[in-house]
Order: sequence, then structure tokens, then C-alpha cells
Amino acid sequence: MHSTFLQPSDEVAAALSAGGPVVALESTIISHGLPRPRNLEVARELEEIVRSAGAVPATIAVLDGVARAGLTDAELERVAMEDGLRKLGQRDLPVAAALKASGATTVSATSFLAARAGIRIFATGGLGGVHRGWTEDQDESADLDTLARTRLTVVCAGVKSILDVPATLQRLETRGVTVVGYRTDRFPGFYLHSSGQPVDWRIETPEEAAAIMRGQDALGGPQTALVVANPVPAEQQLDPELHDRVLAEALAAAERDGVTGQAITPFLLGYLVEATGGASLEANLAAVRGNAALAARIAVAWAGA
Ligand code: PSU
Ligand code: MN
Repeated sequence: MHSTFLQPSDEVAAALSAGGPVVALESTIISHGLPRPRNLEVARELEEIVRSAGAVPATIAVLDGVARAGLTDAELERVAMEDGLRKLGQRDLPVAAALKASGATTVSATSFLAARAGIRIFATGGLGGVHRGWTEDQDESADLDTLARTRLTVVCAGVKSILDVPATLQRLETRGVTVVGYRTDRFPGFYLHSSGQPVDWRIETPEEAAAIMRGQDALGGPQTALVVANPVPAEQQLDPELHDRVLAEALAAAERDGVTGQAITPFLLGYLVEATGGASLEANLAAVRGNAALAARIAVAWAGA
């Protein structure tokens, strides 16, 4: 990719060349995953969380055909508020570049761009994955494929609970993506503290994450990601009974309205926010805040290593 397509901010470029801690943040959660105007507050808050833990935030988005890593406040506002902003997966990036389009980047596009920029740690809410009903429509997020061939650490609250979580975990295993639970033996459930699925490895500290990253590099082999699955605290999770009931309604509504493709994830998340009276939003935000904080601590441990 030509260097003029990917432009880190001066602050991010300086931190990277000094070997300092940097955390990539994605923008689709801001533009398509959260309601306005709260999304803009959240975008700013996540950057602040990263800063207060001693790392430099690099929110990634494509603006007028240029991929930026590290946004000004005016650019952050565009991502949060601009109508018609596209949702860009990795495969959409060359088109956005060629057509000078603007768009928010998903986990797949953000991971790809972060790695290209030299950023090793990335925080998000929940990964995309294998959708329920995949035997019918083969809908599997490009997030999984990118993580199978990108050397990056992503801190997340598991995968979105709107997905087929066991199938997604199987795919991560098949594709060779390393997964560890952060202070948990259960894979997190995005809005829920636990998905009910086990996770094979458990770590207790950011330093252990950094040590695994060194191990990845020392071993060589395929450039796979490390997923650090960090659950939302149990006291901030969505009530599981409410979650299950409203999610069933949301899935039925998506089916009835014929929602498919890129629209399905924003549709389901939006439905949950409405139907839980904002409770799912609070759980989602608690998860993302925790992930940004942990990612910053891992970045600090990694930079000091
Ligand atoms: N995490 C959240 N909210 C979101 C997302 C992640 O808390 O909206 C976004 C990410 O950008 C992820 C995308 O890559 O949802 C998955 O979309 P799809 O299922 O269409 O691949
Ligand atoms: Mn999809």
C-alpha cells in the first residue's frame, strides 16, 4: 500500500519511532455501533482512557480516501456525526482510497492498517465472527480472516453475543489465532461476563500478554493475532435473562425485515439498545472502556519489554 494512503498523525508517528506505547482504536463501533451523540463522547473518552494509562491512542478511520491513524478532534467528530460514512472492512480499503471515500474501519480494516502502521496493540468492544444461521448464508465476519494473518494483539470482550459463539471459537482455533482469557477461565460474552464457553488459557497480568507476544515473534511462523479476551465486570453486565429474551426478538426482527450483510451487526446492536432501554449500551461501554484500559497497560508492558 502506498504510504500516502496511510498517514499516522505526528503524535502517533513520533511515539512509534521512539518505541513508545500506542493503542489502535477502531471507528466502526463509533459510527455504526453506538447511538449519536453518545458515540462522540465515547470516542473521546476511549482516547482519554488510553492516555491516562500512559499510551498514545490511534483511532483509525479513512477520511477522503486517506487512512488516518490518530485523529484530530474535528476528525473524530466527522467519524461520529457524518451522514453516509461507510463501514469499511479490509477488502473495501482500496476502493475507498481510489474513490476518495470516507468510512469507519471495522476490526478487520483497523487491524490491517494498525499492523501496517507498526502498531501492535488494538482495543475494541467485541469481535465479529460466525453469524447464527451460518449454515444457510455463510456469513462469517472478515475479522476472523484478518486476525488469522495479522500480527497484532486485540483486546476485546470476546465476540459479539449476537453471533454463534461456539462456531466462532472453533474458527479461531482452526485458523490458528491464539486466544487467552484475562483473569477468567470462561470466554467472555460481550454484554455478558461469560459466554458460558471455556477458554483454554488464562493470564493474570499485562506483562504476561507482552511475554506471549514476544513468544509469537520468537517462534516465527504464520503472522497470527493474539486475542486477549477481557470480560465486562459481572456487576456491569447486561442482565442475562433480559439479554437472551431481547436478543431472540432482535434476531426475529432481522429475519422478518430481511436485514443481511454489513447491515446485520449494526441492526442487532441498535435493536438491543432500544429494547433494553439503553442497558445494553451501558454494558457495551463498560466492556469497551475496560478493553481500552487493559490494551494501554499491555502497550506499556510491551514498550518496556
Ligand atoms: N465492537 C462493538 N461494537 C461494534 C463493533 C465492535 O462493541 O459495532 C464492530 C467492529 O467494527 C466489528 C464489526 O469489526 O462490528 C463487525 O461487523 P461484521 O459483523 O459486519 O463483520
Ligand atoms: Mn458479515
